[in-house]
Amino acid sequence: MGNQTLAIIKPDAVQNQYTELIYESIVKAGFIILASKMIHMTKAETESFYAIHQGKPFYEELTSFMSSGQCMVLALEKENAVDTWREIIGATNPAEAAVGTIRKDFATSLGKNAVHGSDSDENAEKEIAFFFSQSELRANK
Ligand code: IDP
Ligand code: MG
Repeated sequence: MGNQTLAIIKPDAVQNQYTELIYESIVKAGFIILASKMIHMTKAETESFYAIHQGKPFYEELTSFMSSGQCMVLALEKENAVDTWREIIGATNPAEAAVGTIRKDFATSLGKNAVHGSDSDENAEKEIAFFFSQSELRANK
C-alpha cells in the first residue's frame, strides 16, 4: 500500500469541538478522505484496537479514555501517508510537539493527545480494515 493511513480524532478533541479544525487541516494538507465516520467504541473494542500496547503501563488509561466518548475515524490517502500524517500531528507528548502541529495546538495531555496516526504501512492497512468495510473505502474511487 504505502499511500494510506488511519487517523482518529480522539474523544478530547471531539469534546473540545476541534473536529472541524482538524478535518480542515487534513484537507489542506492534501489528503483524500477515503472514508470517515463518528463512532463510540466500547472498552472491549478499544482494547482490541490497541492490543499492540497491551501490558504497557498506560494501556488501561488509554483504552478507558478512547471508550469514554465519540471519536472520528478517517481513512486517509496521500503519497507517503503514514509519515506525512505523523509529521502533521507531531510528537506523542504535546509538550514535545513542534509548533504548528495538531497535538501542539489541540492536545490536552500526553494521554489525551487529540489525534491518532498509524505508525507503519502494515499497521495502517490493519487499522483501516479494523474500522472500514471494503464498500466504505470504495466510495470515492
Ligand atoms: P502515538 O499515538 O504517537 O503513536 P504510542 O506510543 O503509540 O503513541 O501510544 C499510543 C497512545 O497512548 C498515545 O497517543 C497516547 O494517547 C497514549 N500514551 C502513550 N504513552 C503514554 C503515557 O506514558 N501515559 C499516558 N498515555 C500514553
Ligand atoms: Mg502509535
